[in-house]
Amino acid sequence: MARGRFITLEGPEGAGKSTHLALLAERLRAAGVPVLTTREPGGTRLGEAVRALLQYDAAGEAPTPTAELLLFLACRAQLMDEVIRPALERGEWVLSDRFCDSTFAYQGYGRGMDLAELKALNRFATHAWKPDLTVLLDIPEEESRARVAGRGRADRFEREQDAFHRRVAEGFRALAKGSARILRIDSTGAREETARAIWAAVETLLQKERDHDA
Ligand code: Z5A
Repeated sequence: MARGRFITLEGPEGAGKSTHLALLAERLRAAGVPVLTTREPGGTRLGEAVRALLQYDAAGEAPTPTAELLLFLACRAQLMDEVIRPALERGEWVLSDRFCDSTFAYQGYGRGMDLAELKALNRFATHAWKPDLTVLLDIPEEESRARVAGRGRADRFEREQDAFHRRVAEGFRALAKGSARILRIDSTGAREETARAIWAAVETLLQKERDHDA
């Protein structure tokens, strides 16, 4: 059986990752593709427990930047070994709400950690498995802030300064510029328009797969 495909959705808060991940999963399933959806941090019992430490300081103190990085990578290692790799090997398509590019954008561009070091650590945590396609949902920082405003208790990242969010958003754009794997899609327009652009890219991947199997 052919290995499944691995697609990640990335972008700043409120860009529409969860919304578009659900729409894409529905569309792929309608096309007869077995799909597994997951998210980071999370997607495993360990990952969901660590998510509370990372977003809401559930241990009673905030992690230092280094501890924060290692906690994200621990979640990723568990998710990769327990969920993503087995699903891909079963021939399923895996859609993840955030993955390695969030580490590069938030810890790299946002916190100022060394990108080459982050890439090496990420390779270690994932056994060098990479997404086949990454969709970067891009929205201006003000729009991102407006979409998440009034959603209830802000998490540790949402409470960061505007300058941090600006660095993260610019970081995502820089990552997309330097990578054929990352497709940047404007997510400010109508939801249907964004969904159409995402589907066009995924359909190309699906067609290639079907041509290969034919
Ligand atoms: N993080 C990190 O630092 N390092 C890492 O390695 C990883 C993560 C993996 C996880 O949060 C936090 O961890 C995150 C980065 C950090 N920081 N923050 N904050 P998360 O992923 O759980 O949280 P999030 O990004 O804040 O999720 P979100 O706000 O739910 O964003 P979303 O999934 O992109 O958006 P959504 O749920 O689809 O909601 C979008 C809203 O906009 C929704 O109300 C829509 O109705 C509305 N809206 C309006 N127009 C549109 C269009 N056109 N399309 C889509 N949605 C639209």
